Parts: sequence; structure tokens; C-alpha cells
Amino acid sequence: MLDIQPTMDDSQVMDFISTGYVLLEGIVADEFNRQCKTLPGGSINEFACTPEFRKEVLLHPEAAGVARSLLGRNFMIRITAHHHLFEAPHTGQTWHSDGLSEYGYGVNHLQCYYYPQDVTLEDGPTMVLPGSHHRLVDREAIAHYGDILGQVSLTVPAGTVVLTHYGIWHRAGPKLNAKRRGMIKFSYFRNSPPKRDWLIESEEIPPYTNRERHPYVAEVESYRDLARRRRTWDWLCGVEATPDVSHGAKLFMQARPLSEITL
Ligand SMILES: O=C(O)CCC(=O)C(=O)O
Ligand SMILES: [Fe+2]
Repeated sequence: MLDIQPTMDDSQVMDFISTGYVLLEGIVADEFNRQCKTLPGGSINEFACTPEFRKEVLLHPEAAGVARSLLGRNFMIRITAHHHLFEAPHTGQTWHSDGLSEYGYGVNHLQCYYYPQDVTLEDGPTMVLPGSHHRLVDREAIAHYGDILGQVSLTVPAGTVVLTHYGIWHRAGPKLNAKRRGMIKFSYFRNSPPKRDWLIESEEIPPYTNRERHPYVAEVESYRDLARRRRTWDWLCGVEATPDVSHGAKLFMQARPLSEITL
């Protein structure tokens, strides 16, 4: 079996849990980026199965290293890919999450965006909302949102790969020019139970260290985010999380159980 080495440590895994994506700038070789210049838009399954695409993108040590860190050993590589190619100017897509997005707190599917050319703001970059993978919503319910505080436009150099939690909210941003802007979308999937087998210094599992609030998050929602982040951390570490019978309300509860109440 191919020996893919994990590249992330505890702190980077915690960052991913908070943001829902990992950005690897300009990792793919220029020569391969150039080979993608004539790719047609739409389904490119045959191309996804070529040894070149496998070697230069799917199994690139940095991209595959993130997949290995977050999805464990023997993860699965999708044998299909889609080329999201835009040429004419357009007003941008609406916010959405793709297909059958996950609804749990686990990390089982990384959806990846590979950009074979530079992407500037005028080129219609993909936009993502950091942290939104923890907000499972009806796709139609977010479609009318405009700009959201904290949104990130992925303006990136050629050869960039972004690995995202499948549930992250995203959209193709407005495009102001008629330049070719391609994004090759592919996925990695989990194929083994979660385990803390990324880069670790000690066997002792550290508690989740909270990350900053995202700019669109107000106080109460930030408690929920922290609870979700902790759960995801425990899950990824293979620790059985205790069922939260109070659904997080304990944070605010000043109360006693019935069994302790006397008249
Ligand atoms: O091309 C992009 O930047 C995003 C495309 C996308 O998310 C989609 O079509 O589902
Ligand atoms: Fe999408």
C-alpha cells in the first residue's frame, strides 16, 4: 500500500475543526498546472484517473498528507472529478453546501478545490464561510444571503489546493472579467474508524483548545460552536463522547435534579 504520511499536528487539526478547511498555496507544479489549461468544463472522470493527475494532485504529499491526517489510513480517493470552469462574467452563485452534506460532527469527507491558474478577486474566486460546516441548514434557506461577515474569497496562486469539510458553505463569487477560471473539484473519504494518528508528540490526548470566534458569531452561538468543536475533536481522537443529555444547556443551568429535591 502507498505510504502516505500525515502532515498535521494537534494544533492544525484543531484549526481545521474551527475553520472547516485547509489551504495549501501553490503546491502543484507549474508544468502540471499548464497541462490543465485546455481541460473542458464539466465531468473530467477520465482525467481524474490518469497517473499524472494522481501523482501531481491526488497523491501530492501535502494534499494527501492532510487527507491522511484527517481521514486516517487507507482513505479513499474519488475516481471522478468535476471541472468548474467559468469564462464569461457572471454575478456569482448563491451560498450553498453541496449534495448530501454530512449532518454529524465527524469528519468523513473532504471536498477539495484545485486551481490550476491564479485566481484574483475579479476572476470570480470560490468563497467559503469559515466554521459554517458546523451549521447544517437547508440549502435553500441560505441561498438569499449576500455578503457574510468573515467570508473568505479564495484568491490564490496557481497550483493551490483547498481541502474542505464537505458541509462548508461556499459559492463561486462574482466574476468581473472574461478570463478562464477553472477549479477542479475532487474528494477524499474516510475508510477507517477515527483515531489520533496524525503527528503527535505524546500519547496523552490534549483537550480541545478553543479558537477565536468567527466574525459572524455572537456570544450564544459561540457556546454552541465550542461544544461542536469539542465533540469533533473527541470524535477524531477516537474518544467516545459522553451523550449530552442536556443538549448543552448545562452551561447555563443553575438547577438540581429531582432526586435531590425534598419538600
Ligand atoms: O466554482 C466554484 O468556485 C464553486 C462551484 C460550486 O461550488 C458548485 O458549482 O457547486
Ligand atoms: Fe458547490
